[in-house]
Amino acid sequence: MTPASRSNPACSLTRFLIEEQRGGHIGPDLRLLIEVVARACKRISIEVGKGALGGVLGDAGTPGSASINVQGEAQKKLDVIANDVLLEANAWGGHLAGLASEEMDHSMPIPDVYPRGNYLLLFDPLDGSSNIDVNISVGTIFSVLRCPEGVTVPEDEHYLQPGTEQVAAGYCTYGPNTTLVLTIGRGTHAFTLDREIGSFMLTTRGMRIPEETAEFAVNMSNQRHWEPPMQAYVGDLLAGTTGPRGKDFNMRWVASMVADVHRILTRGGIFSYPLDAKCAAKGGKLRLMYEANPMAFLVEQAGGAASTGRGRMLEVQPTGLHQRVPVFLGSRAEVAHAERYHREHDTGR
Ligand code: P6P
Repeated sequence: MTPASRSNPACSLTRFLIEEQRGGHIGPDLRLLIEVVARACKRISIEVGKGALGGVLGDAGTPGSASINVQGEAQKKLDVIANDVLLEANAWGGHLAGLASEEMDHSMPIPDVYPRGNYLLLFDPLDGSSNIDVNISVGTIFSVLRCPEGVTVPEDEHYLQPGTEQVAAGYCTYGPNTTLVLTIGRGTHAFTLDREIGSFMLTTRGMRIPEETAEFAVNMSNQRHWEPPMQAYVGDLLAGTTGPRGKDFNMRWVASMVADVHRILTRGGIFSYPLDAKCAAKGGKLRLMYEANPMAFLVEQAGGAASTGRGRMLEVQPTGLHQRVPVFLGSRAEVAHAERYHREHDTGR
């Protein structure tokens, strides 16, 4: 990775995208789409940054009647605000045919009062929002697909494309700084928001995940609910030098996927949200279309790997807009270890 420095002045996201377009790697509509999403993320960053001063903390809805989303989760006020910001920003630009959100039951075609483009945008407007009230990093995750040829009014079924079909993906993490991490299929790059000039500036061109790691991220409180392969895998991580892995491991769990994945893109590691007895009936905890697939694209473009534990994440054929999957992603050699445990300890699933 080549961090920006005095001798290598950072370029803005706009310049980066114009140079990618000049090189024939993206078209003007995809460049505009990414710029619009980045501008929406700046707006969300401002709202998140207000905290208690902005009157935006806590649950949406009214006292005694929480607002529940399609996931069956209580919405935070900022979930709704972030969703509205992304909807408004993307409605009029003419670059999208439609969009889908974690916070909306169904996808939404661009209103016919505006021109429609050739892309589909999927997003989790504010992932990890349960952390907002305790001032822990949260983020926006997005994925871009092509609208199928000949489809002018896209419906849910048109979004059900495997992750290999993504043309761009990214997230914006709202933490000590606001950083947009993006791939258009030519590496994974980080852009940090310079609040004085209001621009995202390229701060790392070509993020690379180390092949090996000694750090894992999982919610250990679910251990008794895991399948045998996961029990065996994590058991050997915890055994450290006294077990078959022969080295000690550290653990981190932020419970904000964007924060955990950003750490892994920055210094390596493996992130896992496996099947467990609580979420197995739904197929997992995390959502395929706007969490696992965009993160998998970013991670693979940074030299890492992303898996369901039993196969490559990006090759999963979606069956539903809000489909959930088990997730293992990060340092390539460690993801391979997790997959090996699933092969060797599978109970004939
Ligand atoms: P748990 C946040 O709600 C989220 O969707 C991801 O960002 C995060 O990795 C996971 O769920 C945390 O789940 O069960 O540890 O609260």
